[in-house]
Amino acid sequence: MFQTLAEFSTSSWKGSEEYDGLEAVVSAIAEGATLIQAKVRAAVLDNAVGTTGETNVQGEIVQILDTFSSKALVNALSQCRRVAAIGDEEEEQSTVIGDSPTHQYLVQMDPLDGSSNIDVAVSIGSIFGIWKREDSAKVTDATLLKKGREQVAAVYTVYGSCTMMVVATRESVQGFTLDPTDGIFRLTNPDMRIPAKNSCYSINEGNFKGLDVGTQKAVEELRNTYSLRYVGSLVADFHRNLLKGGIFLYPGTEKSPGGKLRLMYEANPLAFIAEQAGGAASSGKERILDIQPQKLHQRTPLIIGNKDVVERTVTIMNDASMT
Ligand code: FDP
Repeated sequence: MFQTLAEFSTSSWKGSEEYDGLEAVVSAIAEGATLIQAKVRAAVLDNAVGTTGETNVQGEIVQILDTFSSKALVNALSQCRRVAAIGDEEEEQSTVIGDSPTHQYLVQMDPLDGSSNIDVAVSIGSIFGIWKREDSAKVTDATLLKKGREQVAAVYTVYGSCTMMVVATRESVQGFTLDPTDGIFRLTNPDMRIPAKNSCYSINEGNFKGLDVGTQKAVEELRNTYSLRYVGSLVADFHRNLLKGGIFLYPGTEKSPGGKLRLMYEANPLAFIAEQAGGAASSGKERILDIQPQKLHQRTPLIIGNKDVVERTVTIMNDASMT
């Protein structure tokens, strides 16, 4: 029989010095994700696909399900009593929840990743970086600007052919599947490691002409070596590559030289998970987890997946003799 998420988290984290309270945070994420996946699956019938008519802080059109997901998660995380503040893709400023000593975690989240796939029945998900609040000072936006390597845990969920939640701490990466018969997450993928063999590469090939010459060279090598798989939802592409072996790239392009993806709630959590699973993540210039964030909604190029392939790709990208 599969262990439940509650059994796993209670036995692994409750009362431990490093992770005490994490079980409440992850349980709140599971609660929010359960609501989101149900809403996503019923969205067309509920008339809940489409836009709200608003534009978010990124300048992107807000979908009805983006707003629902953000509210469901802020609500669940606020009620768990362990989270001091939340940085949210959908909100310009952070949401401060509480300053008491038990509010010891900081969460950065993308409540619904892969917006353009929402209304076409393609996998989407949610992404979370989790940091410890280190002092008792009042929490502000600046408190949330911590390096990725300081994360204590990271989580993502995928709403695909099944609903999965992957949870990484500094010890391990564990995969849980939502059992539709009773709404309980069960440990189906214990101690996840990225397979040694890289099987595919994932990039928006339509951007090829807008890449610099070094990056084009790197992509050409990947193209000649591996199969292409690109869902267009970061979380789904990452999940497949974690299970099967693969590299995902969203480099800087002519249109977005600083990259498209967000450092704090996309790149950092997935980089943490990738490293814990034996993989690597780079901006092309430095390790993602070493980047000093300057602002909540900062963007970064992202190259993530099998360590040897990420390293070789970054080397080719930066090899002046090849440009
Ligand atoms: P989306 O624009 O659909 O919200 O986070 C943004 C993201 O999706 C990622 O999930 C995805 O990997 C990427 O952007 C897709 O961008 P392109 O459409 O430019 O390929």
